[in-house]
Amino acid sequence: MKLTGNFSVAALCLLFAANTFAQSSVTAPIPYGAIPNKYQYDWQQMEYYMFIHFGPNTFTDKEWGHGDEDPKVFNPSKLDARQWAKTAKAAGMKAIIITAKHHDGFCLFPSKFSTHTVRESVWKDGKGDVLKELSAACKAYGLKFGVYLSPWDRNHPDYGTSKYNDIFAKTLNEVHTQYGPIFEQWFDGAKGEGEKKQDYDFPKFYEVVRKNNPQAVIFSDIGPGARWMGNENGIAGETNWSTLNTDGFGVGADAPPAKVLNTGNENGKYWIPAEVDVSIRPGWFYSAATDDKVKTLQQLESIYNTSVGRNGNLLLNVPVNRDGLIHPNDSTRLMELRRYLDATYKTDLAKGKKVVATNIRGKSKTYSAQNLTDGSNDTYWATDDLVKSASVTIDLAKATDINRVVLQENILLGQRVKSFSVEYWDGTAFKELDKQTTIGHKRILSFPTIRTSRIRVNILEANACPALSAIQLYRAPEMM
Ligand code: FUL
Repeated sequence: MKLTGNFSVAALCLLFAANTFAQSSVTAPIPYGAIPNKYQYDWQQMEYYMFIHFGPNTFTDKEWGHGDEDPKVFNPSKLDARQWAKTAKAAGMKAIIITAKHHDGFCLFPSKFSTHTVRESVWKDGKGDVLKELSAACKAYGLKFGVYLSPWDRNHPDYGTSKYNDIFAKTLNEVHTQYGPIFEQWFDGAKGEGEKKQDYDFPKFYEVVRKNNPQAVIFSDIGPGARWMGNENGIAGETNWSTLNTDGFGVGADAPPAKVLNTGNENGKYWIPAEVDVSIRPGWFYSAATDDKVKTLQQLESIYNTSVGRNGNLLLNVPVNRDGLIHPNDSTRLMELRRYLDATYKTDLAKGKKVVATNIRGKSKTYSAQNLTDGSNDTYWATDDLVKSASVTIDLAKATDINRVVLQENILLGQRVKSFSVEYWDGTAFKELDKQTTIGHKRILSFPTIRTSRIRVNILEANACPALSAIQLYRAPEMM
């Protein structure tokens, strides 16, 4: 007995050692194609933040000011940037990006390189500085701060001359040295028909940003940090690759077709994820005429699903009004959305549930399918290198009502999945619930409530062995 006992302890030790060796000898999947840099990865985790369009247009009821407006029209007498930041924070947003300079050239800060600024307005006797107030408010509320600057300038006398690029770079430099840290620099590619010709020196502009705020993700139609996703309706492509081919393309008229920006390029050369910019109202700037046209909760939730739920970050514009405040109709709707999203994503019904996979990389615990439901994004399930289609089945143990599935890839290893399907157990067989293409950072599937005890996710095609960090299941409340 004693001998046998000793033997089995030794055998167990050996087995344990062999197993540990087997596990540590299983190498991680090699990243596939272009991958996010550290800043892009952090940026992608932010998912949802606020855009603010504000300037003379707010007072003239225009979308595109001509740059000839009297700067005295700008007089937001009750301006309170803390109210904006408080609203964004309560809405669950992670940052605010403001139009520091829109197409009319008006600067919301007292730029030395322009005579069309807050300094020339009557607001605070020309002593005000919106960027200063907002960057401080963002800090106070734990939000990141970002800036939009339009290269197209309808006011500046040097626009259209060889001097302009230098002036724009200096203006940018003022913003990046005085109001940082800045998490995102937004370059607008828009320009009206028949306007003055100006070739922009983007490499020079990028250098100013990188020198002062290396962490800032640079947005334009084609990145390099993040790309426009091709429309202003909040609808990213059902297929949405975070990779894009930009060689030979430019910003604005030289950008790839909107359809391409909407879906990205499979196997694109650069990691340039999509950002979804959309306004909560019909226009980008505040107008009293749109007070009753604020998007409904249904519309906003749908936008959330077609942006964050389709591998994009959602930049939701909430225009500040003539008083310098966010209108209650907008903030009320933002809070409704927050409450709805909180109620939806409060309880992950898959969390901790048993998962079995048709393949596990090297049979190693490190890549176990259990990682999909462990509530952590740092662990992931992966298959052997040659296995590019595989299934995982989540056993919910009892009949459960669900109407949302959330899937996430480990994007540090690149974007790999090309197509997948989700099935549910109807008591006798698995039935297809949905069949889709890409996943990326996050994919949300929304469908009428089903009751099931098992969910199966089939990775049908992938460019490299799949590496998923999460599968979550939720039951969103019915909308009133
Ligand atoms: C566009 C601009 O022309 C609009 O005015 C707005 O700023 C939108 C976000 O980008 O290109």
